[in-house]
Amino acid sequence: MKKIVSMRHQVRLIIVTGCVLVLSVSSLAQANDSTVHGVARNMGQMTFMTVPGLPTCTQGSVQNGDPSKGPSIIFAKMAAGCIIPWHWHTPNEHLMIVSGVASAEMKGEKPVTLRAGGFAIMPSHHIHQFRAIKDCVLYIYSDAAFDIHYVDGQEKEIPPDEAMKAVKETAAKEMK
Ligand SMILES: [Cu+2]
Repeated sequence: MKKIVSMRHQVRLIIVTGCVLVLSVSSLAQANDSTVHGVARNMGQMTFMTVPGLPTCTQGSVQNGDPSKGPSIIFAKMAAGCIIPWHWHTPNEHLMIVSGVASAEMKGEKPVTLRAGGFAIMPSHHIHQFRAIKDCVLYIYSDAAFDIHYVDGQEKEIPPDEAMKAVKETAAKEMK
């Protein structure tokens, strides 16, 4: 009996080790130069810039990957009152609130107030909007190249400038 238990334990260990290997191989495949040596940095070392197509009250700093080509992790800041009106993304978007308070609203559902530690997933093509209630800082993981498509009340795609006008924001034209 003891032998069976320890064998089970061994099998479980092998399975766990196997998963870790698969994870490290896939993360290596996505790694850019900086991640080959590992990365550890604080906010003070990050450079924040406006993101074309997003309102100018939002700034982002890419932490890993290349958002124009594939999966990425972006650290973002949003000023209180900043709103990213109704839109959808091609990638599945995973969002984690580091600090501040924000409101996430999925189309057809009640808005949810998110605080530090809060988490949200916006699946590919799922329409949502996002608003900073207080200054907030968040991580966004996109599992494919990042894009943003704004829509009107009829879910018809509209240009960023038109979407921003409706919520009195200005769309950033460049990274700065
Ligand atoms: Cu979004």
